[in-house]
Amino acid sequence: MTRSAPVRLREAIENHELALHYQPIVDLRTRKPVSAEALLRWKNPEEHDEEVSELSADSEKSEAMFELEDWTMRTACEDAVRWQRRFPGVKLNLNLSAREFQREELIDRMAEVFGDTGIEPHRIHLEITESASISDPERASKILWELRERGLGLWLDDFGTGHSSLQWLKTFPIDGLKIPDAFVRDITTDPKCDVIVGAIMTMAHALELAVVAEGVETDEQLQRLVAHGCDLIQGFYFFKPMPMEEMAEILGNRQQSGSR
Ligand code: G
Ligand code: MN
Repeated sequence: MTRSAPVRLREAIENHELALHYQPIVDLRTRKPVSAEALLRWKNPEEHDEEVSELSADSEKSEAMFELEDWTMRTACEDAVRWQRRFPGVKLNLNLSAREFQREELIDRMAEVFGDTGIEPHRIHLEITESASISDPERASKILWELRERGLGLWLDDFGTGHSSLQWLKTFPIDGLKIPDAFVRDITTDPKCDVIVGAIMTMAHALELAVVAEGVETDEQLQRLVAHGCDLIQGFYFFKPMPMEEMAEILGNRQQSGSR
């Protein structure tokens, strides 16, 4: 019989089957990474390095999910402190799920992780999805302002694919947007995507928000994004997600050179 998702998840944490990989975000003006997003990987011994999303969807409400989220936040902050000692300018992009966002103890828990790891909150960009505010916008607003006061950067992930996106920009203290790969993927083949991306860029720049285009794979996509004024790029065109050691090596090389 197969074991339940929470049991498998706990085993995975205990057996060190989970790993965080990091995918750099590159500033086109310097061609250097300015941040790296922590992405969870499940190293299934039988299969390959697999994404954990399937497992996490199963155990949506379980305590084990909270343990996983705690592990992820703590590990990412520990890793970031290590690379930021050598590369202080390279921030950590940390995903916060809508479920995590609802947790009563979110702020206390984050403060504890920051205290234990020694990470400086202004070296973190929190990536939040639009759905985080649905159930209780007032509470969401309070938490976001509190996080902002503590110095964290707040970015909207997958902008334009959730709910009430523009309301977010009007109401909440947002520093940046991520344009989802769903728009970037078809930017050279679907004129609608090109218009949508252009409109997001124009609006974001007028609001003085940072904008990252996600999932950039080809030079043609990059050229369209450049034409729209996009300067922060994440995607296989530059880097795939990679273990932290590999990333540190790349950051070291980029200190000297600047080329792709
Ligand atoms: O939306 P979110 O930031 O959580 O998505 C990140 C996911 O997208 C990761 O799983 C990562 O491996 C994947 N990804 C990142 N860059 C690219 C890319 O250029 N192409 C494709 N197909 N997937 C990508
Ligand atoms: Mn993300």
